[in-house]
Amino acid sequence: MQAAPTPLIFYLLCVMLQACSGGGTEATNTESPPAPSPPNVVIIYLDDLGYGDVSSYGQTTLPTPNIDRLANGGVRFTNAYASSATCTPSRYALLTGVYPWRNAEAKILPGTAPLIISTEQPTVPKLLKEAGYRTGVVGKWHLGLGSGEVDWNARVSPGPNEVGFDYSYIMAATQDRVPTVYLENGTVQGLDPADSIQVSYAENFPGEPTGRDNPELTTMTWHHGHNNSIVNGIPRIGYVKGGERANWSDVDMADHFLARAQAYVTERQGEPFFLYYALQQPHVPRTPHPRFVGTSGMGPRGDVILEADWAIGAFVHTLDSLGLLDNTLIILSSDNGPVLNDGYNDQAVELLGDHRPAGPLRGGKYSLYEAGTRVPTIAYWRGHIEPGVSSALVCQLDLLASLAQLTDQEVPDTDSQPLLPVWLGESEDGRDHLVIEATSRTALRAGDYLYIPPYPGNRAVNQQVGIELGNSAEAQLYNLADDISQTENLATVDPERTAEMRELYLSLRGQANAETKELELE
Ligand code: NG6
Ligand code: CA
Repeated sequence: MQAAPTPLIFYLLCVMLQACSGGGTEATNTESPPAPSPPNVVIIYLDDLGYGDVSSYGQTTLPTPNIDRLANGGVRFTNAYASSATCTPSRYALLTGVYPWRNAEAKILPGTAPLIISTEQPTVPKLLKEAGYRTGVVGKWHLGLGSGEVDWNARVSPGPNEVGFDYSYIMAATQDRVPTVYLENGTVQGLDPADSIQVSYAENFPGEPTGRDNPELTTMTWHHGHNNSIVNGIPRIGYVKGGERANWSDVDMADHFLARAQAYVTERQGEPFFLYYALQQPHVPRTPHPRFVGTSGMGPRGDVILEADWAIGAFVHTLDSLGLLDNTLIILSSDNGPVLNDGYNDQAVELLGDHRPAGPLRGGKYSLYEAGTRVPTIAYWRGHIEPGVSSALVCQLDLLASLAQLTDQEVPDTDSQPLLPVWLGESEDGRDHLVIEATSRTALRAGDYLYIPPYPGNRAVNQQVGIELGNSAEAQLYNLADDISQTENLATVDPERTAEMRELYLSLRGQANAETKELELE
């Protein structure tokens, strides 16, 4: 059956027609239709949001109406993956289109780590810049800054502005890691020159209190890790001295980033823009603004998910009120799966009730099981994307090549696959296979199957966070179409398929995995 021209085909036809007619901004024929321009692109990226944390993904315990509006008005993906079960590697892959296990530095980074994206590498913002976009990042970075010892009192470089963003307003690493300051275009905001800031991950500065030694100074207690410097009553990872005036306010962070994201799109309207809006929720420490405290009945973790949902609604409302929603492709996703106790005593476990952050999936953050990397993923473009559900296999890794297609550019030679029609809901022809990663271990998804190689000597469960990591001394094979919860290991039942999957896995990944050790989480 011949389908009506899809929005993508229509858009590309317009581009071609315009090229043939010698069109462009210099065209003088006032009769011709306005030049088609590719849409603005916004990536809304959450931190540790699980497959089951969003109500449009089937749960009834925590209402996320604003994310649901995007999900129900766009494509809701059920087989979409982050590249990794932790943050830095996923963000690295999202921006570069390169599998994180190709880069030994793509691990959970301390706040003092150097930038792990080479300034020579293709990136999503560089690519869009080539196509005439203004490019900005607001929120969590966690890809390293500088190239060695960083002086936080001077401009910090290289950073986002050196890998393609012409505007950046970021936190360096995570909300639980120092430095607890915002950087705008590489400069720490609000710093008092008379109170310089020093950061170390090696040792404390003499006389400075820590969570370990001074629990009386904390308002949130640590469970594992998170017992170094105390900022705003919250013990963090890493040590800091000075820079008091520059410290962020944790409870205002969501409002702060939202205001920056809104200002970014307001100021850039009229020219094509790309915004990478990387929210900090529901990563620890979970610090909802007072107006969200208690709203979920699940304690801070539920409250900050409602806060994030609200912020997303407010941001989308801004796009709408600027008349930009019909001309903006929004991709919403999460950097890795959910975790309840990630190092602070914040009652995430105790107050969970019937809520299942991973939905039907097994595992969670740090895990090779599905909940580690299969994340809520939505593509929304009002008037251009038909609402629907897609079970195509896609990965955040594919955004680079897919956005190259969107902007009619050559697809860079990376691990990224050009799947624009899939992102736009026009095709279910996604990836054949995908290597997923979790704290240096990898596994292979191919078709409906997931193959996890043997990881002898690696612990099966991280007891501190209470998550199964996916490790076993034996190979594992799951049929995800029949058994989404990965209850039955088919490796011995179906040795032929297991051998085939192993072969493909080794051809993609090499033997290197045999050497890898699970990252110690303290
Ligand atoms: C772990 C932290 C955890 C979180 C994670 C990074 C400890 C014990 N745990 O090392 O709290 O910060 O790193 O999360 O320190 S991520 O989402 O940025 O990858
Ligand atoms: Ca994360």
